[in-house]
Amino acid sequence: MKPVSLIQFLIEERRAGHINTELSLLIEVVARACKRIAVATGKGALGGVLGAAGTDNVQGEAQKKLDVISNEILLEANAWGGHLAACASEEMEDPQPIPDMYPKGQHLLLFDPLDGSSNIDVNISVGTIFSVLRCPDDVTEPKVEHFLQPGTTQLAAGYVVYGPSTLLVLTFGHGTHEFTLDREIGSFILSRRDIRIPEQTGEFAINMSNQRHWEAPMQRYIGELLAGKDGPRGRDFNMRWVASMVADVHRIVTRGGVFFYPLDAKIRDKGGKLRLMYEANPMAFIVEQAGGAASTGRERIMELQPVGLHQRVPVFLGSKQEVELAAHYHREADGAQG
Ligand code: AFP
Repeated sequence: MKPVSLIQFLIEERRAGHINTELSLLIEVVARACKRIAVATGKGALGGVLGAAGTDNVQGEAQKKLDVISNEILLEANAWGGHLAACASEEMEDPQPIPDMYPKGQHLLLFDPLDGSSNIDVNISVGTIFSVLRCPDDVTEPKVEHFLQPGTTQLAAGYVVYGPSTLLVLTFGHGTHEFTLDREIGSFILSRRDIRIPEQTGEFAINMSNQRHWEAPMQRYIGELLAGKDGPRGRDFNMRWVASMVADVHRIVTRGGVFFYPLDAKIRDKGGKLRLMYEANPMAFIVEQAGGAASTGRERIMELQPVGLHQRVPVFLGSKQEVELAAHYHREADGAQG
């Protein structure tokens, strides 16, 4: 079969009526920016990109040089094409308007420019996550409130993994598709169409060091997985934790599994660890489009009404049966309490 490039795929999606020309351009621009991030990431120490930037982001987290570089690459690439009304980044407190000298488009872009940044200096996969919303029709100067749309309204979501290969995984709400960067020709080529996550799995991903801080239903669910053959599940489960959400989710999108970043006593006041707008919503869209499920343990992630640009939420996502069982334990415990 002849290879299908990202550009060809986007043209086909346009012809199928799934996207308009502006959204197609937006994805091309984001993909091009991510190729530049892949190059910067790949240079490592030789490019002077490792280590701390010496600044903190809006979340109060120490920024790495590559966080700052990736954010700048995405902002710069998306400023002038006329496809955006504004963008918002995990690294910046407020939305970034489009400079007055450029035309404006109808889309809002949200991104986590470099997810898993604690892994940069140790040469483990990192990634970029993005989500696309429509700017309300009558709005010319988008403010925070215009970004606060539930995940169900996303027009597109994707992530890029900078690993042994650079991969782009993308959805427009018509399946989830994977593209691999052909480094020799510089193009993303379709490598898997209509990815399906198996409903059942024998593999889970969670940061076990937080176990003692979890809520009782999470303790119960993971306890049963760890008990393996001798426990109520009657079979053994394997565990993986990369600490780059992009890499952990990509493993699930490739061979199944379930990912958790639950609420725990340390992060209860913040509402969770992962960001709804930059991480949870786009990943939920991608996973649901691949036949998986995504929940906070209490609600479907994509149905949450956002209350803040940098809001954090608990995240359970991946193989449907496991997400549903863990959520069932949470609902049961809530019911018993009250
Ligand atoms: P950073 O990109 O801020 O380092 O965070 C990565 C992340 O948000 C997500 O990609 C990981 O799943 C999670 O944090 C890792 O958290 P732990 O530090 O608890 O392992």
